[in-house]
Amino acid sequence: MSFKKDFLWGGATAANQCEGAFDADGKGPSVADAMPGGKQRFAILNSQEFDWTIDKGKYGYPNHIGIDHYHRFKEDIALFAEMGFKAYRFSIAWSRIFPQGDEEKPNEKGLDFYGALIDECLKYGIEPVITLSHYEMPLHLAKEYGGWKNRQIVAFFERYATVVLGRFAAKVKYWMTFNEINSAIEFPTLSQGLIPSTGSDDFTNRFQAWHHQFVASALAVKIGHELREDIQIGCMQIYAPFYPLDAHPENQFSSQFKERAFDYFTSDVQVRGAYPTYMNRLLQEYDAKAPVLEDGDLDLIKQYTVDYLGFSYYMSMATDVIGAQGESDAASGNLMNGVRNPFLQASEWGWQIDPLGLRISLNDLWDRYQVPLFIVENGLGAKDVREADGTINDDYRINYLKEHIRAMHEAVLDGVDLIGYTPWGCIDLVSASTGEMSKRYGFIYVDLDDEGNGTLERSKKKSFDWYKEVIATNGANI
Ligand code: BGP
Repeated sequence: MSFKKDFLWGGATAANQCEGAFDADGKGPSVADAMPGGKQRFAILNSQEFDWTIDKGKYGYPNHIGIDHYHRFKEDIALFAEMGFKAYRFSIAWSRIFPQGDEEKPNEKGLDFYGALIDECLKYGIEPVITLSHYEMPLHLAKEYGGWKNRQIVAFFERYATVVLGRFAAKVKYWMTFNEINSAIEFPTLSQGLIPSTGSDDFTNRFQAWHHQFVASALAVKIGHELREDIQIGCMQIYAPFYPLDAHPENQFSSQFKERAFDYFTSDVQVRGAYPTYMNRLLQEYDAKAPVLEDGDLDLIKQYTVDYLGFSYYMSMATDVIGAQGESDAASGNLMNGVRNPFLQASEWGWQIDPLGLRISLNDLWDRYQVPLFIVENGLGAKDVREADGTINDDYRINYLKEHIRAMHEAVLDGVDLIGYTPWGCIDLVSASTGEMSKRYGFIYVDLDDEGNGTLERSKKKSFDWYKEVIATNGANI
């Protein structure tokens, strides 16, 4: 047994990290557009002082230009096709379609852009895989309505989903609703358009926002299936196994709790179609009030569960609540904190590299849900060096991906139903957590530095040909 015949090998990007053209052709500002780049970014991601102002005098905004995918997508997709991509995961910027979010009529120019992008993929036989909301929503909805904690956003999202699914479902089979929906536990701003609060309502707001996103996700599934019977609409979350650092029962329990809170809560609702029985315990732990539900919400959530589970996998975490290692050993993820695992190497940003953890994750998710799994992000962020002869010898990236593909293969042999693999940032783009270019993931190098200098010229890294061979052999030659 091996990877399926029609396995979706490809790559993934997100609108706000690669398109640039942040105010072109009628696009409105999004939450992501208000996020500066550089050192300020990480602090601001979870700041209670954040005020949504785009202050160009004070901060840089590398994602306003991105890698100019908006104007160069044909060149980029031709390169993806050369690698043999079967799928390209990208997101639609909601604010290109509804610039403010609450207007009645969509911006046709925004729809035209995504229509052209989809057609370009189809021209090469590349299956588009579309995220409806990847760490952004129209800024107006965050500023004026308070983001996803406000029930009105559900109707605005429903209108947006109706328009884009209505326009593109005939051509596009694979969709997902909210990128890394569970990340709001750490960073609600990008994820839910919420400014974290100092008050006791902080987590109440996040759970309320999640509830609205669950209803919105169910509505998208409903709309999609009414349009096309075989449509596949998934959820999308970060998954990272939490290992107890030792056999101490407190650490065992802490790992179990963190996995429920972080890894399983949102997918339990979206895949199983009901709030988990541990929900009250979760609310208690986060000192949050139960979300306010409207009549019919729970029925919708129950009836319109997702068709597959999409997830990102970068690292595993270790927990040590009894503090055997002390705080100085804390390892930081982009969205989670844990302690350093002495058995693992970490990336320059402290993300602990763990291919076997991917096999564990795939098996755990499959055991729990029995729905098709789709790895929609994975990869190694690194600072690449372009040699004098122009080559980029990213063997470290090849090694990382190779080990993870081996682990995927083992999981398939374990019996897991895995439908695809779209490594993150298949072409270099702006990092979500640092807002910079220098943390690169791509098979394709983009000549652009953190200060915005460069020609934007694309060139192939060593990993380009390697991945091409992986796809050509359906994962046999890695
Ligand atoms: C995920 C996000 C992506 C992407 C990736 C890599 O959390 O869904 O948008 O950016 O992580 O993270 P970073 O860019 O911070 O290295």
